[in-house]
Amino acid sequence: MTNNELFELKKKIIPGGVNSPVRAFLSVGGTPRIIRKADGAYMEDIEGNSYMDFLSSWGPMILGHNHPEVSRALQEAIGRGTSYGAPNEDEYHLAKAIVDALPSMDMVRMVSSGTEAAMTSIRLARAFTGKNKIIKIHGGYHGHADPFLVAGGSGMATLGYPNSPGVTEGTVADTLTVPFNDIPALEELIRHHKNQIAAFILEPIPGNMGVVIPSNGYLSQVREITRQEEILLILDEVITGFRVAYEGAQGLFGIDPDLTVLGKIIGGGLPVGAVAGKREIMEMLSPSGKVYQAGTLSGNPLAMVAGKTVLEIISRPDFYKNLNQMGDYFFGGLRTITKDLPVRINSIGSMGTMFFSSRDVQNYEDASASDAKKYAAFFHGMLRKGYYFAPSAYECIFISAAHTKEMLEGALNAVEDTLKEIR
Ligand code: KE4
Repeated sequence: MTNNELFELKKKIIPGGVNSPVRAFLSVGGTPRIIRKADGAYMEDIEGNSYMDFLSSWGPMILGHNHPEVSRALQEAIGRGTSYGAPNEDEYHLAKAIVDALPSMDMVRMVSSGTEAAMTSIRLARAFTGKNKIIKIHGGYHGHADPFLVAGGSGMATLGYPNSPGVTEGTVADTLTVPFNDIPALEELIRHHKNQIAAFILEPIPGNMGVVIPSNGYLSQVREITRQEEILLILDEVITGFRVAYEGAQGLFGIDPDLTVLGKIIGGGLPVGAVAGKREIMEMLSPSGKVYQAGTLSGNPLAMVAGKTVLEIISRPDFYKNLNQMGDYFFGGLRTITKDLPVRINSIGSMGTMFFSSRDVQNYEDASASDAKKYAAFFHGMLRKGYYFAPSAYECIFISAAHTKEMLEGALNAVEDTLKEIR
């Protein structure tokens, strides 16, 4: 059966043929590739076509695919069963690695997705502060829980509708949005809703409008304002956690959030999310406190082993130095290739985005003005040459530890050829 034949069958019993919308290639067109296996820096589809992977499963695969130490640890763990529904030892080891990595964290609760972690973080913030409203960034994405689908980023932005059917007016009323990198707008919003705001949740380095870099001092001003106004600061580090540094973006920028949302890398490719933060807030979570939250597969033994093993590997000396060197090489190469073109490259370490735009991209409005059609042509031009980028103009390019300089050199040559083809 060909890729397209199987995809047609999938569409009959799985909405859109996918289990997550952005995989459906809707914004770039064409038929998604059905991947059968992945190893190192490569993925292979069911027709045997191989692709160098710049998607990294949307972030988790910082070591590349099928890392031998991770696979060995998982194979050993499978022999001890896959789920107990009871406390296990590895959830302690992963929790310990996380709280030791980030000084802002006293405690952590594991869940099975970034969405669950983000929605738990605002429930906690509302319980702790006794206030109802939350602020999110226009174009920020924190998963698909109702309160966040009011000016979606990521998949929402890609699919182009401003919010989702099924989100109630009540939810919309309690969620306020503000542009990224805009302190006056934040101050105005807080003035307007004085003493009603429980939390401000934001990606410290947005990845869901494409990568946008916080302007100088923005994050520390956000921290200062939220502290003064007794608004909890929640950093959504589902992408940036353990990606931009072992200490996350909060470590890189010296920010002390009240809560942090984690996911992706901490699961090593298995389903894991986590909410972490100050003891006085976290202990409000059931059963130590009254804020209910639960999950059948939270802290799943296999996911804990995968996450623990990945964190051990990336905590080794020079891991980020080497990874970021490759990131600098690749994104630097992109800048050189595109210097005379209407293209902007935003990047930090091993994550970045290539915007087809003649203006700098510093927020969602800038990002959404970029040429998504041109991006779609670029995406397919690269796919045909065996390079798999995000099937959306509003996502990240990820470099993994499996990418070598030779691989990236080849990819840069392919970019140069593709840009000539689509000019
Ligand atoms: P999940 O529920 O998809 O595990 O995590 C939601 C989430 C929360 N916060 C941030 C900053 C995120 O980026 C995400 C999920 N990211 C998207 C793409 N950037 C996942 C891809 C998808 O939706 O299939």
